Amino acid sequence: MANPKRSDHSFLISLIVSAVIMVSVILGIFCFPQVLDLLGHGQSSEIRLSPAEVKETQDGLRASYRVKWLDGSTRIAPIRDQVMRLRAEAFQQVTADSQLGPAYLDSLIARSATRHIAMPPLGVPRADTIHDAYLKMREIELEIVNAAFDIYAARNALLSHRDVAEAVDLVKVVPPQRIDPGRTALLTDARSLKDPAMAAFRAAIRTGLEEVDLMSKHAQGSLDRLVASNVRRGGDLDIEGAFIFGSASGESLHPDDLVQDVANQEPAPEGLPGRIMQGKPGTWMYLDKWYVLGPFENKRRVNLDTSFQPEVVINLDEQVLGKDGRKLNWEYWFRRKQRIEPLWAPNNCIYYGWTEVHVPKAGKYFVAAGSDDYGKLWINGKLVWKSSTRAKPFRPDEHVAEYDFKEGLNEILFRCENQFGTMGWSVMIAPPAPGT
Ligand SMILES: [Ca+2]
Repeated sequence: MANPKRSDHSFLISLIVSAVIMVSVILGIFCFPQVLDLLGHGQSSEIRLSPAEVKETQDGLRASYRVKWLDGSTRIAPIRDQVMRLRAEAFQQVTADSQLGPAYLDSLIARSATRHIAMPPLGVPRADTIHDAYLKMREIELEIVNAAFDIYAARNALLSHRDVAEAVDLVKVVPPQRIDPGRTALLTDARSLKDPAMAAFRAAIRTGLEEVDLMSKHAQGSLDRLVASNVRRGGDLDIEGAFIFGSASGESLHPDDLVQDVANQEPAPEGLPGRIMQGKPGTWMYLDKWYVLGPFENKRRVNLDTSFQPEVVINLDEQVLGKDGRKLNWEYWFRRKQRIEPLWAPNNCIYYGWTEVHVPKAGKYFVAAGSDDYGKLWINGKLVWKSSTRAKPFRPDEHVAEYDFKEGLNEILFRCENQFGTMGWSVMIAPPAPGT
């Protein structure tokens, strides 16, 4: 006959052991995300959990990361508040400016608001689930981005006393692109460690961790740039006029070369140079005029996905801090070759190139892009391509796809990393196939 007292004792011990294992797994995963790999990978055959235990593990992780992500919001909220103070200060300066004044500020605020990025819909109640905690952080990030937009617009106005439309429209916003970890993936209970829902859950936690970390860095970076650029250089550079229509000396468009090449019907092997799309289908045009900003720091490739200033706001008149504390200004580059190569390409650095291409009518156009090494391409503010992150040689047709363009000018932003050795990127555009 079993000894009831002994049985109780064993039960208690096994309960304590289970609890200790569960807490260790959760703490282990919380402190060392790589432990997540144990869930759902080969080694996991060692771990056998009942569906209830799987749920318990997931719930533990959800609770831990919800707190961690809410902590992220708590950390960046003061940054948001500082950005808001800078915004109030810039607005105050516009109001006090004898040539601008309160009515000007009202229209500037109204026009700026039309360019703001929409907030993501938050769950109800707010920040109740782990996914809401992620969205809460994202919401604060976007408040910072939108406030930064207002500040740059106000500073444009103060600097150049342009009309409201110009002051606002000169600010180009490319919002930081985030990958939402996904409410479904985060909130679905897996039945076992082998359940695909567990793999999706794991991936979602990882994505959320990465994005929350990037949002923290981005918030601080935005504030630093706003503070650093607070003392503006004087002068009123007519960026828009110089850029779209070429410099006064007629250097930037080279229409003769374009006409001659088209007339020959023999485009150079690397395509025709230009920024105005007017070729025949199948004729590639490489973008030959760029504004370039860099190099930014990427030691040990830690900034591989850090959003530097051009991913938030393109302000060609702004000076920012780059690698080794250098003061960087956008430089206008005209290159008679397909590949845009910085003359100074140190190891572990990042450059940005920004330009506009003119197309005669809206529709799909072919785009070919290549980079040495890691490249990212935005068209009209939308991230459309990321290359592989391995170090690789330049190939102009590394990526070829069709993208929508609007009639007239379209913005192109390229980000290129150099891991070591040479670097460079190219963007080529070809008209759509006939009949499309
Ligand atoms: Ca390289």
